[in-house]
Amino acid sequence: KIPATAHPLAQDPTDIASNIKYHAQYTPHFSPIKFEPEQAYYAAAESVRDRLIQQWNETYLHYHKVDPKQTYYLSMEFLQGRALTNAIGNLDIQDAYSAALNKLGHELEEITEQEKDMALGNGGLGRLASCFLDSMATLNLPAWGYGLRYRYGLFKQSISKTGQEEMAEDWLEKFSPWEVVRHDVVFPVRFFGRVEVLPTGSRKWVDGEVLQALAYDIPIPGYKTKNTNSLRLWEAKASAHDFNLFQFNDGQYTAAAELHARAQQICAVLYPGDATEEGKLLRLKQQFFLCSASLQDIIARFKERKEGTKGREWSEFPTKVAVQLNDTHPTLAIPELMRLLMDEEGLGWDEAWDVTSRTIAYTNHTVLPEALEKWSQVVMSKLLPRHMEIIEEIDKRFITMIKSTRPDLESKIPDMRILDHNPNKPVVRMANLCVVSGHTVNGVAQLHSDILKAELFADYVSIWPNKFQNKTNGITPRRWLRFCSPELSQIITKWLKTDKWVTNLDLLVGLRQFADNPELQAEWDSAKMANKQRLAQYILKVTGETIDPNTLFDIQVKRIHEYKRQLLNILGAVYRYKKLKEMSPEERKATTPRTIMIGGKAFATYTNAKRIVKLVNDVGAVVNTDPEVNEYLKVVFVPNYNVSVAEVLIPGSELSQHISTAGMEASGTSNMKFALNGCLIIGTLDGANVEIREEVGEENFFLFGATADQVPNLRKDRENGLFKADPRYEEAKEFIRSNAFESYDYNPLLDSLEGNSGYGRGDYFLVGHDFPTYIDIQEKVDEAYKDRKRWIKMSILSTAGSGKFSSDRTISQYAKEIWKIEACPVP
Ligand code: 26R
Repeated sequence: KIPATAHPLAQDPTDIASNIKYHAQYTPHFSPIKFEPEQAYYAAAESVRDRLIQQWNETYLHYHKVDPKQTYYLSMEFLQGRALTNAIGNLDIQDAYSAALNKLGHELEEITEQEKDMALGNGGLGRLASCFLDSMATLNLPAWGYGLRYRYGLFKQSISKTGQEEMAEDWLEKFSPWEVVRHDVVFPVRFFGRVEVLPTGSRKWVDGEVLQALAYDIPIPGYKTKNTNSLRLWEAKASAHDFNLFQFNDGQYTAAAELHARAQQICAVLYPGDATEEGKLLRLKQQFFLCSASLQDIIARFKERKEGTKGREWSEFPTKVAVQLNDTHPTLAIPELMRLLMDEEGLGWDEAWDVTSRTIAYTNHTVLPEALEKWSQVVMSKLLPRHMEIIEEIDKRFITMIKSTRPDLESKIPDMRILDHNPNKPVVRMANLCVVSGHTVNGVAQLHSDILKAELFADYVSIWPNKFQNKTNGITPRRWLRFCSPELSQIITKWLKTDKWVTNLDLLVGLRQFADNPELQAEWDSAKMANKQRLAQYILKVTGETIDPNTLFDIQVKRIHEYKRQLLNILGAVYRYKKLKEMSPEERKATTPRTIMIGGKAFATYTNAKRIVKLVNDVGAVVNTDPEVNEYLKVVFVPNYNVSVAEVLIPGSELSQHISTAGMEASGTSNMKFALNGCLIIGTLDGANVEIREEVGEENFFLFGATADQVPNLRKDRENGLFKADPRYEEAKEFIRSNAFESYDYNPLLDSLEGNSGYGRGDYFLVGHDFPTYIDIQEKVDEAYKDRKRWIKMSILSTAGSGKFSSDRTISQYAKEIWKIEACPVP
C-alpha cells in the first residue's frame, strides 16, 4: 500500500511513514526488493529534506525581501558529521519519526547509524565552523557558510601491526541526500594567464585556464525555528567546450579531457599533502577557487538586491556584507575582492580598498609557527598574476603609511610587511595580509587573544589598538548535549523545570543549587552509567576489547600532535602500569581502576605523531592482556576518531585530558564538550581551559603544569642544562626503552624528549617538566573518584558551569561586535 503522493509537512507518524515509503518507491536508489536499514535511512533522510526545503526556500525569500546585512563565513573546512539526528532534533520531530520508522519495522537509532560522516575538516577549526552554522541558524541570523565540496574528506584511520593506516573516506560513495545542486549557480574561476593593460590604463586578468565553480547547497536548520540557512560548497568543473572531441576520437583520451582532469583534482581531497611543489600549488588553487567563487556569488547577490533599491552605492557593500575568514586559508578573498571591484566593477583603488577593508575580518586559530601560512611569491605570480600585483600594492601602501605616520616603527617594517623578500624564498605572509587588510582580528580564547596581542601581532596593536578582539570559542549544545545524551538532557530539563537551556545555556547554573541533592545525584549517576555502557559496547564493537563501566573512564581524543602531549598521557599510563606491577594483590585492590582511552588521527607524514599512535596501541596490547593488572588498568586506542565517534565517547567520559604545553593550544573545543557532559578535566592552563576552570570552579578542575608565561624561561633553563628530571619520569621512559611493550624502536620518539634545545628536540613541549605535577594530580583524581558522592557533585557542577561555552554566545558576540548583523526571523 504505497501512497501516490506525500505531504512533506506531515506530523502524524502514519503520514510520515507514508512519506518515507513514498521516497523508497519514487526516489529510488536501490532495486525495489529490500527495505533494510540502509534503504530506510535514505528514504527517511529524503522525507526530512522535503520538509527542510520548504522552510529553506522561505528563509531565502525572506532574506531577499528584507535585505539585511548578511555574514559569509569562508572556511576551507566544515566538519559536519551526520545530519539526520541533528535535522530531526532541530525540527523537533523526533518522536513522530521514531514512531513512523517503528511502523516500518525500523529503529531510528539504528538507521541514523547508516549515515556516513561528512568529514570535510581536520579537527577543531572545521568543527568550530559547523557549530557556528548551527548557532547562526538557531539565532535566526542571516549568515551562510562557504566551502569546498571535497570528494574525499578526512582519511579513514585503521590500526595495523605497523600503526596507523590511512584510507580514502568516500562520503559520497552512494550519494548524500542532504545536498542540492544549484545548476543555475555557476561562476568562472581563472588560473595562470597574464595581466593585460587596457588603453584606459585599467588592468585585466586574461588567458590561462578557466574552470567553472558549481554550487551545492546543504540546508542548515536552526533549532525550533523556521530559519534554515545554507552551507554552499563549490565543486570544480570543466565545460563541454574544454573536451576535445577531435583528440578523443583520435585515441588521445587523456589529452582530450585534460582540463576535466585538472578540474577534478581541485576538489578531490581535503588538505592535499604539501610536501611537494605540486601539492602546494594544488592547495593554493583550492584556496583561490573557494574565494573567487564565493565572492562572485556574494557580489551577484548584492547587485541583485541592489536593483530593487535605486541608487545603492558600492560604498554600501560593507553595510550589506560581512566576510569572516576562518584562519588565513581564505585570505585570497582580500585581493580577489579588490580585483573584482576594480577590474570588473570599475572602482578606483581607494574606493575598492575602503569597501574591502570594511568587509573583511579574520580569525586566528593558532600561534604554531609551522601553521602560519606563507606562499611563495614565484608560485603566486604564476598562478594569480593580478592578485600578486594587488598584494604588492597593499604592501607598498602599508609601508608608506608606516613611514609617514609611525616613523618609530620603521625598524619593524621587515617583520610587519606582507612580502618577505628573503632571497632564498620570497614569500607572501598571509596572516600579515589579513591583519593589514581586515577591520577586525580575533583570537579564539582569552589567553590566546592576549598572546596574539602581546606577541604575534604586537607591533600592529600599537597602530590599530581597536582592531584586536577575543571571541572565546563555543560548541552547539544541541549536538553536544541535547542529542548525544538524551538521558542527561532529560534529567537537566526535569530539575530546571524547563528545556529552555537548549537555547539559553546559561540556565544550567540552576543545577548548582541541587548539586548535593541525593535524588539528582542518583539520577545523574545512572544517566552517566548508561552512557558508559553504550561507550563500552562501542569499544567492544570496534576494538574487540571488553572494558568495565565500573572503572574510571579517562579519555583523550583529538588530533595527534606533539604539542597536545598524548605522549605525556601514555608515559603516565606506563608509569601507572609499572607501579601496579610492583604492588601486592592487596595493594592493587585499593587502587582506583581506570580505563584510559586515546583516539585521534596523525597527519600522514607526521612521523612522531604516528609513532605515538603505535606506542599507545603497543602499550594497550601488553597491559590489556596482563592478568595481574587487567582489572585495574586498560589502555585502549579508539580507531578512526571523528564527529560521530565523539558523540558516543564524550557522554560516557568521566575524566578527559587537555594537557597541551601552556600557550600552544589556541582554545580547544572538545574540552567544552566534555565539561558540558559532566566530565571532569585534567588540564594545563592553556586555551579555553583557563576559562572553563573559572566557570566550573577550581575545585572541580584538576590543574597541573607550567603556565604560559613560564614556558620561555623553562626552555631556556633546559638549554642551559638546568633541567632536573624526576626519577618517576626517567623510570617511565626507561621502561619503554627496555622493550617492555614491543621490540619496535621507540628511541627516536623518546629522544625528542632528550637533549637541550631546538624544536622537537630538547623536549620543546616540556613533557619532562610537567610530568611530576601530572602524576601528582592523577593521584588526586584517583582519590576523588573513590568518593562517589563528591565525584558526582563535581560532575554536576561541571555541567552547571558550562553555560558560557555555547556557540550561541560566541556567535552573538561575533554578530554584535564584528559583523554588525541582526536576527532576521522568518515569520
Ligand atoms: C595551513 C596548514 C598548515 C594548517 C594549519 C592549521 C591547516 C589547518 C590548521 C588547523 C588549525 C588552524 C586548527 O584546527 N586550529 C584549532 O582551531 C580550533 C578552533 O578555534 C582551536 O580550538 C584549537 O585550539 C586550534 O588548534
